[in-house]
Amino acid sequence: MRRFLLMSALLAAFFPIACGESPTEIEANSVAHFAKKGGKGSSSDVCLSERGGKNCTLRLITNPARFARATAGLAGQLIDFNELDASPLNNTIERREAFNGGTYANVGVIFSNPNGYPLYIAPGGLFWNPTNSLSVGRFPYDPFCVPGPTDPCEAPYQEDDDLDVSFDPPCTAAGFTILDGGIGSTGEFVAFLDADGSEIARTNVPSLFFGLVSLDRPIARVSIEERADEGDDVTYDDFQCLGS
Ligand SMILES: [Ca+2]
Ligand SMILES: [Ca+2]
Ligand SMILES: [Ca+2]
Ligand SMILES: [Ca+2]
Repeated sequence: MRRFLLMSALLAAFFPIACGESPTEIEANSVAHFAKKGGKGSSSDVCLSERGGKNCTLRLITNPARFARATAGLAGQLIDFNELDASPLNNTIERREAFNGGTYANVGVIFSNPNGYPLYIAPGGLFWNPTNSLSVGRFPYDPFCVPGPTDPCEAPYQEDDDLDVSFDPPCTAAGFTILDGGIGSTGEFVAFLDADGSEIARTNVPSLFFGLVSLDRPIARVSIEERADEGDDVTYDDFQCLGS
């Protein structure tokens, strides 16, 4: 269910987030690069940029509980699709209506696939899907297939599950969950962009959750690059845009 989270404290009461000692300067905003440079932080919570050598202004978090703690004072949106009618309860897109990516435009959140593939709401209650979630093309384990001349299943029914999500107004913190797969194959990544389309941060670290807290550059878009033909399809859930 889309919920409006109550602000329990002002930004100033919560930030800045202490980030430990000053890290090595970050030349590329990826956790892998950061680790090589000797930066501080755990594998699930990494400070990518600091202000004044102490206060973390850009934090990538891949643990949902840690992200919840780091954003507990921020109002915003949680879109989990659970209020939508996703019937019938079966594991195929065949004869199913596509999801309108502008369904949540009234709260400034728009979903799209950069290749123009349709989106669907996968019904909660499937063995791999506890609650309604957002799928690109067909569902995981979906038997529906349209064979093409070169692919067993022609696009958009192959597993090229890229997704773009835009936030207007932009958010101080954004996060989402991946089901039944992950980002981590060669060439896959999650990028967080500002309102000018410039990347704030990018990660190719395998995870089932991605969250970014960006104090200096609000997040206007999340762009997920998920590869076709690498034996993995995914769905998405629990999109959060906080502090907008
Ligand atoms: Ca859900
Ligand atoms: Ca898919
Ligand atoms: Ca894939
Ligand atoms: Ca993948």
